[in-house]
Amino acid sequence: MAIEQTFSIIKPDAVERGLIAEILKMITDSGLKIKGMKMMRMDRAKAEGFYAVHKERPFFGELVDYMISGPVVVSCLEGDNAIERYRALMGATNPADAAEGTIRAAYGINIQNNACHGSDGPDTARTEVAYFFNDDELVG
Ligand code: RTP
Ligand code: MG
Repeated sequence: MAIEQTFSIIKPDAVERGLIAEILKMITDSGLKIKGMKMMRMDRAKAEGFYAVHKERPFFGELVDYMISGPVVVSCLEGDNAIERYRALMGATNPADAAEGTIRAAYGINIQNNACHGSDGPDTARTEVAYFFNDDELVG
C-alpha cells in the first residue's frame, strides 16, 4: 500500500458552525496524519483557480461565492491510500446520499454546503497541496 498525501478543506459552512474540531477528530481517528494545516479566507481569484475544472458547470459562480463567504481550514493529510480513504470518510457529494459515519452525513447541509473537500486523485492531490502550501509549511 502506497503512502499518499491528499488535500482537504473544511468548508465555510462547517467553520461557521464551529465544526473544525469535530471534523479534524474524524480525520485523525481514521488514522490519517496532518502534515500541514492553516486557517485562511480565499479571495475570488484563489477560489476560481482552485475550482477551474468546474468553470463551465452551472453551479460554478455560486460555488465560488460560497467558498469565499468565510474562512476555511486547509490541510495536507498523509497515510496509506490517503486519497481514497479520505474520499470514503467524506462520503457522497450530496449529504443526503452520504453513508452513515461519514463527515458529510454528519455535518453537510446540502449538495453545495457539504462541509469538506478532498482531492479526487493523485494528480489533483499534488496540484491542490501545492496550490495552498509551500514546502516549508509541511512537516517532514
Ligand atoms: P469536492 O471536490 O469539494 O471534494 O467535492 P466532490 O468531488 O464530491 O464534488 P465535485 O463534483 O468535485 O464538486 C465540487 C463542489 O461543488 C459543489 N457542488 N455543487 N449545486 C450543485 O449541484 C453542486 N454540485 C457540486 C459542492 O460543494 C462540491 O463539493
Ligand atoms: Mg471534486
